[in-house]
Amino acid sequence: MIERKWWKEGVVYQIYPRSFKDSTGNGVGDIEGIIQKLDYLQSLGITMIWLCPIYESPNHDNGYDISDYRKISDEFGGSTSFDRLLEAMHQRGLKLIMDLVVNHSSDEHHWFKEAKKSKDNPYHDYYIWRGDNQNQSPNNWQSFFNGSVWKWNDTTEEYFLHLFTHKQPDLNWENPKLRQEVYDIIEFWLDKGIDGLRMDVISLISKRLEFSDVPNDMPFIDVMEQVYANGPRVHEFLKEMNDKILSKFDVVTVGEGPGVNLEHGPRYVSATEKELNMVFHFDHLTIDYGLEGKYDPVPMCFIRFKSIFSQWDKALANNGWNSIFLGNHDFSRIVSRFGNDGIYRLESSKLLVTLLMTLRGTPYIYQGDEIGMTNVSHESISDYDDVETQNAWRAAEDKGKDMNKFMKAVHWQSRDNARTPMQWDDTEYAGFSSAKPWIPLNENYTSINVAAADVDQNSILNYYRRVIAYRKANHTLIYGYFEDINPEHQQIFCYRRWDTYGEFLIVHNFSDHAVDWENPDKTLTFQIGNYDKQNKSKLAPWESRIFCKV
Ligand code: ISL
Repeated sequence: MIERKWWKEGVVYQIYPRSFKDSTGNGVGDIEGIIQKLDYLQSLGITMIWLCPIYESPNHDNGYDISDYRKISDEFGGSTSFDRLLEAMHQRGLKLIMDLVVNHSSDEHHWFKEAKKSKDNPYHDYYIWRGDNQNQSPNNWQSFFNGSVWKWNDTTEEYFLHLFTHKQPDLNWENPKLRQEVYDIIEFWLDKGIDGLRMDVISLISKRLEFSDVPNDMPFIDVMEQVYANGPRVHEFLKEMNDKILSKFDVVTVGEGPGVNLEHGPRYVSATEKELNMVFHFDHLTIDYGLEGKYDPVPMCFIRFKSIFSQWDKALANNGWNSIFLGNHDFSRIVSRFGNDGIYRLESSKLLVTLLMTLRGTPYIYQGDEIGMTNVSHESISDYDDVETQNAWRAAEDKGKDMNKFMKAVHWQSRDNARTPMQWDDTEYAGFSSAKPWIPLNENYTSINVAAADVDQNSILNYYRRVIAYRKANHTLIYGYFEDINPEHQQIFCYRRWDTYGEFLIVHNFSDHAVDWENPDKTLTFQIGNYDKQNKSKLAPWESRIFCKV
């Protein structure tokens, strides 16, 4: 029997604050902007908001490089705005999940400024240092964002480790003092009354201290899984964190888990292990990565896509809980990636939310997906802001790659696809700001925007509202068992959800063509779908239907 919890029964909406709503007219989204949109968010039926980092940061990686963990950045409105947001959310019964980025800090954090001064500085051991020869890196590890993970520090004549950019030195979790600092930071925010934490790359905090070379031909996905993630002490550290601090509050935790696979996943989230409540695994989001990684994309295998959901459901069925998501601020737009953002943008966006709301696990919606926002295709690399995209581009140039082909990969995979400003209306700058936004808008804002969707009964937005409400009202869709009843089908994803309260059948046609299909169980009646009329023996392109025994 699965234990009931508020965070299992809710729906999360993820906000990338920089791109959500600018209230000051400087082209950058801010907290007051979020407050202005709380009525809108509430109208969606979501119950929790996950905010990407809003702390003080030099923004080399848009807030994932924190220079003061206790300070809300002035650019976003500072602590006054934050307190107002938290209060306004709680008044509405909405829960707030904050990002916690403690695998690394910014190199502009005072810990690092001290640490690099000398080997006997009290903060030196807050970071990870190796090697003494400037001409020879300690090993051949490559950063998530290209180039070596090691950067030389002149003053102490050694290298420090950075799995992301050199502006994001990795913290040394082996040091109990550092761990206590992290728990104190968590306590600071939980005492303020926030309701949960999304922990950035938490699977990476325990390093394999031998720092052995990785085989040159090892795909990055395998390096992530076998070398960077799931290190020897990760579960010990998370148990300690839980014991010392998390267990004292009724909060939700979700750990971002690059490299967390089916084998390791259950340990992170098992209710008996007492570490985290959920993880984000990336099995379905790296499904199109080729041998050379994300910018070497290969066609997706639909059978595998389905099996990933089934396998994860099975792995966590008796102990633990899943997070259900198809995209976030690091990946392409879900309709462009998993649907059809051309003639079936409406239908396939609706299909994808039907999928999100009918799988077992807590569903996460990323800002803009509720109006079917799409990828962008800028012609020039200079229109891309993201450090990962920029570094990947430079590395490809250095390797003499075909840059036209690489640009296509950027259009498909760049993280900026998800970071273009939220499209509120069709006025200049899409109602996001009164000034030129920090990152170029997607030009389709004149037709794809909240104002237009709100008044159109057939819109993606109004369908989101219906299907979110339906999910929340049906216990079986939250907690019920899951079974894929046709795993080998090349176009259709069809599964049952059931428990003592009821039974559901959900079917989706993941293709641009009509497909023969009949409801196999006439005791189940049609409830909700993304087409006005249903054909008894066919599913239309990107059609979704929910059936239920009443
Ligand atoms: O973005 C990715 C693929 O291009 C991922 O590999 C991503 O870097 C990884 O999932 C970790 O992401 C998180 O930590 C990063 C930050 O840049 C991301 O925005 C964040 O979600 C470093 O803090």
